[in-house]
Amino acid sequence: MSISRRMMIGGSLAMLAACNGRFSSLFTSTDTHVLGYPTVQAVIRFGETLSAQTNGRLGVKMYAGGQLGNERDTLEITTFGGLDFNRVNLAPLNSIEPLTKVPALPFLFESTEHMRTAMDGDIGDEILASLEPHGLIGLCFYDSGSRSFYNTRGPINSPEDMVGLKLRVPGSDLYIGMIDSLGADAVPMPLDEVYQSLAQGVIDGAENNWPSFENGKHFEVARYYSLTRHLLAPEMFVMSKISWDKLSADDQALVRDTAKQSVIYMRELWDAQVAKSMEIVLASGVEVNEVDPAPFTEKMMGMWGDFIDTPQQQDLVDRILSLRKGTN
Ligand code: GTR
Repeated sequence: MSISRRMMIGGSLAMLAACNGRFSSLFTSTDTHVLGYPTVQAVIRFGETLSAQTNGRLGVKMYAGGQLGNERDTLEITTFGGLDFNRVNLAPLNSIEPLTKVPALPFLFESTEHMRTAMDGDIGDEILASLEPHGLIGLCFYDSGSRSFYNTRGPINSPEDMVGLKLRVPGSDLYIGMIDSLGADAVPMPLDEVYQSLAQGVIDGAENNWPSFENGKHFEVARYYSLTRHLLAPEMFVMSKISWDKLSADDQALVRDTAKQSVIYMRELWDAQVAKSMEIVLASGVEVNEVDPAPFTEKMMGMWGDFIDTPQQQDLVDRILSLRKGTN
C-alpha cells in the first residue's frame, strides 16, 4: 500500500476519533470478514464491553468486510498506528514473526480441543508476546475451525489428485510450501479476489474452513469440497503497540482481559456459524467427501522442517505435541 493511502486512512480515522464527543478514545478495528461473521461480532462485543466497563470512555468502531484493505495491508497500517485493532489470520503474521508459523503448521493439532488447550495457555501467551518487538500486541486467539480443499474440477481423495491444480493460498511462505509438498501449484492472493478468480478459471481451487467457503460464496463456483482438515490454525486479535503505549496500565489490563473474555463469546458464535455454513453449502448440492488424511499428513508434515528452524520454534512444537491425547 502506498504511503499516501496509509496516511489518508490513518489521518481520517484519527479525525473520526477526535470528532466523536462521547468517547475519549474511539478505537478503530478492522476485519476482512463482513458484519455478522463470528470474528467481527466478537470484536464488536469486545468494544461494547470496554465501553460498559469505562462508562463510555473507551470504545471501538469496526470497519468490517475488508473495506480498509486486505489483511497484509491493514496489518501494516496497524503497525504504524493508523488502526488500533485488527483481527487477522496467522498467515500475514508469518513473515513478521517466525513463532506464528508454529500453530500454522499443517496437521499439528489433533483436534479443536488440543488447539484450544495449547493456545489458551503458556504456549499461546508466548506466541502473542512475540509480536511486541514488531509493533503489535497480541491479545488473544480466535477459533478458525479446520481448513480443507475445494475446487472446480472434482473430488480430491489423495495427493495425486492435486498434482497440477492451481490453488489459491494466503500470502505466506508456509502456505506455499504446504501446497508445493502436495504437487499442486500455489497461487498467493488476497481473500477478496478468490471468488472472481475461481469464476474466471484463474485458479482451480483454494482451501478454507466452512464459514469462509460459504461466506465468500466460493461454494457457488467450486463445487467439490474435500475434507482434508489439514489446518486447525487459530486466528489472532492484535492491537497496535503505538495505541497500546498510550493506555494507562489499568486500561492495558482491561483491554487484555476483555479480549481474552471475548474468546468465549467468539467460540459460541463460531460453532453456530460452522453448523449454519455447512447446512447452506450442503443444501446447494456441493459434493463433499471425507478424505483419508494419512498420505496428506505424511507429505505435509514432511515440510515442517523447512519452516521450523529456531530452537524456540522447536520447543513450542514439542510442547504442543506433548499435549496430544491421541484422539485422532
Ligand atoms: C479465513 C480467515 C481470514 C482470512 C482467510 C484467507 O478463514 O478468517 O482471516 O485469512 O481465511 O484465507 O485469507
